[in-house]
Amino acid sequence: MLNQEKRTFNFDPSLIDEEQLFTELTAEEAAVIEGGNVLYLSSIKAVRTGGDSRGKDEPYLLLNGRRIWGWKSMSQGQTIGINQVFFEGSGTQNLQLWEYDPGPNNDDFMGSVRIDVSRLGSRTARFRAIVGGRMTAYDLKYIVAPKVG
Ligand SMILES: [Ca+2]
Ligand SMILES: [Ca+2]
Repeated sequence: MLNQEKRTFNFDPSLIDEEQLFTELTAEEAAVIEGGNVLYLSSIKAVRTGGDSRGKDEPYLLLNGRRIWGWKSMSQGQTIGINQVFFEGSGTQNLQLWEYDPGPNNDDFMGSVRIDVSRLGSRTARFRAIVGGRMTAYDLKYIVAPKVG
């Protein structure tokens, strides 16, 4: 189920090594996974801005069509920590990146990725798009971890 509000889970991302991919699971770990996983978004980096023709980008994220983060004003090269769990469950989820502009229907699409919340590990989702002739690039770091407790 989707969670728009911040919730507390018995999950400490600092315990997970960035490169760890959880390829080998113990029986106990596998049992935990049957209870579902959590999708934790670590940070987003504006590798290349360009969604806004006048200044900084104002990116925001939709999870399965619902806004879960942002917008936040971002400069090129800037990284913003998110550090929040937004989903628990499993299966493939759709994540879209948009750029906010004032006025109705003016926002710009900056790409989408599909995240399989059945696959444990720490990964980077790469959003790439062309907005008004400008290339945009955003990298989103996320962790899929077993839900505990
Ligand atoms: Ca824009
Ligand atoms: Ca904008």
